[in-house]
Amino acid sequence: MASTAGKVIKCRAAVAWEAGKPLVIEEVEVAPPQAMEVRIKILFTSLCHTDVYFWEAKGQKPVFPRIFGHEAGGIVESVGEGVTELAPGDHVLPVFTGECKDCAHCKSEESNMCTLLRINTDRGVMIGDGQSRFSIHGKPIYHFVGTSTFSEYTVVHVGCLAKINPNAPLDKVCVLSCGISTGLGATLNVAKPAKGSSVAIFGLGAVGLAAAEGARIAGASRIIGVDVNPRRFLEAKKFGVNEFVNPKDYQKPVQEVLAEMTDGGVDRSIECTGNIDAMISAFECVHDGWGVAVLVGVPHKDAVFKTHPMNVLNERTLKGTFFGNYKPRSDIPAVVEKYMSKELELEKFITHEIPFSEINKAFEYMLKGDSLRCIIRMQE
Ligand code: CXF
Ligand code: ZN
Repeated sequence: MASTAGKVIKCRAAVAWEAGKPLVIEEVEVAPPQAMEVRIKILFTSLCHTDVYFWEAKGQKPVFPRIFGHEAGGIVESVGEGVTELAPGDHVLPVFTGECKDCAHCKSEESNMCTLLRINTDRGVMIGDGQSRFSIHGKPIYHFVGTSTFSEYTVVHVGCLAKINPNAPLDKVCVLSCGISTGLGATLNVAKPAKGSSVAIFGLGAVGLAAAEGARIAGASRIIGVDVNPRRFLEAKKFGVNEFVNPKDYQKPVQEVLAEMTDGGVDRSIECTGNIDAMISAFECVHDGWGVAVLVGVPHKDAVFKTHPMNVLNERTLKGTFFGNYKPRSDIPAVVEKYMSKELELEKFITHEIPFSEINKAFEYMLKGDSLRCIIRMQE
């Protein structure tokens, strides 16, 4: 056991004191892990849109002060009571949704929506005892999605940690904690395009490009990127996107444009914007008889999906996915191996790298739409 085991650790963390205000690097106290919890040293973390969204807290329940961050790679420092499968020194990726291995979802081969550890963005405390493990002079600082990786040390439920190959570079594979696995899994686990097939990707941000990477790996021959920002296409080519459609260039609905381009519709489509009209287009652009559309983007809370039932009766399938249908503990280690064997490329997602002290820059890059993933180095 590390000499710090069982003790409070003082370390640096980026605290969001208020919605939308720059994070402040503070010295925080991190309590030891309790039953079924693990304290980890974060080496690298990266920024995902969800951090920005809940930091802005526009229409979201504001939970502050809070430590954001949910894409990261770290090393186990100490484990709490009842943790048998992880030990100090193990390399792990924290995941915002968990796998208890005991609930009906975890026991089902078809689901990754664990009842116990499913994401709850309003909760700022650990599920075990309803307390926070972070404090400053005894005042609690709240957690975010059970991960809070914008801290040199954090405490995570064992069910939200994927134990990975210790040879995997954490400054690359940390992006597999959320966005990249989500897009990749949407294609490989849910859309499952056949070799030589056509795939339309709506939204060419990091998640959409990860979906494209999945289509490239699956051997799709036409990967059609759909985005209202023409700047995205140049970058998308690196991810196998070989055709581009900007809906703004046409008078007619984009589903009609795609149907004309593909002799009746694409074989698969993956929606990664969360825009409700894009979702409807993504569904209606798939070929009748066999087309499958997969929704990934998170819509506005009042959004309603409207389509004529004939579109379904004509044998189009609509699916949705959460975290690319990956079970965090059972499946993510193998995704890391896909990177290790060079089947999956991660470097092209990493557009920026900064030291922890400059973490606010990562928010600026993302808000300007300049970055895909910005890696934050915790050790300077
Ligand atoms: C998202 C997935 C959908 C709900 C909010 C969080 N994942 C991580 O960024
Ligand atoms: Zn995320």
